[in-house]
Amino acid sequence: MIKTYEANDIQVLEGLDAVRMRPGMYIGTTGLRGLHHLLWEIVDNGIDEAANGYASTIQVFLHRDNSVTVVDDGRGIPIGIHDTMKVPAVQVVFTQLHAGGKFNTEHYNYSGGLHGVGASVVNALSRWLEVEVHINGRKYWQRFESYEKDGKIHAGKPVTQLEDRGHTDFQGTKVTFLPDDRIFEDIQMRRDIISKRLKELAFLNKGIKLILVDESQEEIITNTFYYSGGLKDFVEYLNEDKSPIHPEVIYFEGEKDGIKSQIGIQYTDSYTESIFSYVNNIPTREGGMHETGFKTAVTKVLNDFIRKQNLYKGKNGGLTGEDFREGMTAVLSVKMHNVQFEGQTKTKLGNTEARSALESIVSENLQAYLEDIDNQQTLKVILEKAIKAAKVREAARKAKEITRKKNSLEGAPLVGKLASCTGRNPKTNELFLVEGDSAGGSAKQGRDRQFQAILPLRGKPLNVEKKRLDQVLANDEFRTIISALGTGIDEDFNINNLKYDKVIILADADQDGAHIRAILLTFFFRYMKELITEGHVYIGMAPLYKISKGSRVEYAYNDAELKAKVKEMGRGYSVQRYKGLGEMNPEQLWDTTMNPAKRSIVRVSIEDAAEAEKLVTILMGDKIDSRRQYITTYANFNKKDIFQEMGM
Ligand code: TTJ
Repeated sequence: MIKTYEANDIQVLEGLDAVRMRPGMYIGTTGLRGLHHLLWEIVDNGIDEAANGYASTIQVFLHRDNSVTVVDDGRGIPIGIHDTMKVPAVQVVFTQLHAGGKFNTEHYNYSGGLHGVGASVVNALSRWLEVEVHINGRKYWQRFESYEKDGKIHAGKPVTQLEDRGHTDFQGTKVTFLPDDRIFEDIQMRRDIISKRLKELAFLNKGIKLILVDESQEEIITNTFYYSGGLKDFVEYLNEDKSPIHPEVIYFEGEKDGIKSQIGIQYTDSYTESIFSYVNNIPTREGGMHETGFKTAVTKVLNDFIRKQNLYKGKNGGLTGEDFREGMTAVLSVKMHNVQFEGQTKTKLGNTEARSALESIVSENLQAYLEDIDNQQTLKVILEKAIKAAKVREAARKAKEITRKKNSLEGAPLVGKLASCTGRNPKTNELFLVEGDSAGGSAKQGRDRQFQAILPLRGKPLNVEKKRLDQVLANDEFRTIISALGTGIDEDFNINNLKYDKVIILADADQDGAHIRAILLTFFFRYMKELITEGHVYIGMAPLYKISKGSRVEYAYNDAELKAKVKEMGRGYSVQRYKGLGEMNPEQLWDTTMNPAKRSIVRVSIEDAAEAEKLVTILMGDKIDSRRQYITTYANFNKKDIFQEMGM
């Protein structure tokens, strides 16, 4: 029953060779992202099989030789002879680029039987790949290899025919491959990246069990992800460190025009919205049509209700969408065909049919939810929160107007503590936000006043997480920062007015310092996000130790450096541990921390909005325990690490 495959070789191999010539076109990069993309292509096939109800468990194994295995317990890739290719279908799956050749890094094989899309790309970019299909009580096996011979590329070539290897009691598909080190910079997959994604997939696909077995290290580590509640569990997880204001996650699902949608919502006492959306299990970080439809429906249905019940009479009509999303944590998951991605990072859903589908699914379900007697208590707290948000928004608008007028009238008094620089070039000027008056004093004396401005911060700044914009604006410390930067804030923020290229936070290397840094970052994150995304915010790194021997003086920024320097100096040295920036005199501060030629500063970036939001919440929120745990973990931190950890 297994026929020859030579007839198809030429055409097939041409296709796969192209993948090796331009891997970027198929998997984006040949760095870590692209490497893991290989795994996701294979895992997706198992997820599809499970989403269609034919498989329940998907296992991923990381082996010592850097090869990876994916196993599902589905129906098994068909092994019958393919009509036109005249070889077993499973061989076609691994050697034939998807028809149309339009395959790219986006997944569009949403559960509809398009199995195997992308599997051939994985094969082409692997040194070798083996597939084992367990079907009808028998086990079938085939191996593929990529090699170069006489200067020619042979990508993903079958080196055996599909072999019958005897009896099996298992049903499913097992694929093992070794990423090709001639293609990828690094072929070692990372457990943390994989478990994060598998966890996400388990949330998005309720009832599917995803297991990661890392056999690559001394100790075998197994993680199992399974959520019977799906999106409900996802929302609960996102709210773990927040304080929900109603007990149950609100959950809707529905299908319209072939678009399947699931929505989970829960409000917390926080003042920000966190909406996470997905299309075919792919995160849509830039949002798009599904989010728009969702937001429109929520605003409209809740506003209608408020109007009919006469619950609030605002000045200009109803509440805004933002009022209804204050404190909202929501996850949307949409499954559909012919997905169009748009936006700067191609993570924005462009299909307009998704907007109308979500709008009608959410409207209908939310309307029914409102009418259900069991939901009245939840409804009450949600509407009260939205109405309060509207009132505060009005108050904040007034407060902002006052601030603006005040600023334009008085201007200078607000920036009284600021020691500005003499140079007037915003492209080279720097603003140091310094913890404490004494360090601030040293910084003022030690700086290069041509381009360095100093703003000392007294005590701990106001914790912005728990405050609204009007309260933030009423705080002198923050008003001073806002006026110094010149950009305005929130909706009024304009990066073109920024007076400094670098805003450098200088705080002590202790818990209070960490707290101050986190508060300042939260403030920028919430109200001046572009300042971070455009790369203007930095963390200054002051040394922890001074090592001297005779007239020779060295500084160490962490314990490892201290060890190394001490060793290098030999006998007769003395070590001083700085307890804070305030212990440094002006020259020392300039030498170690401020002089651009010598200092090391870390740029703050927002890597992953989800994790950043979560960590900011941990650090700032009122769940004291998780915050203490977090800060204690990093009590003796290396600053570089803490901010990478924070995703910032
Ligand atoms: C196709 O239609 C007939 C029944 O089997 C369907 C199928 O392809 N099932 C399938 C494919 N289950 N699992 C896979 C699969 C699993 C892995 C891990 C990797 C790949 C490439 C496919």
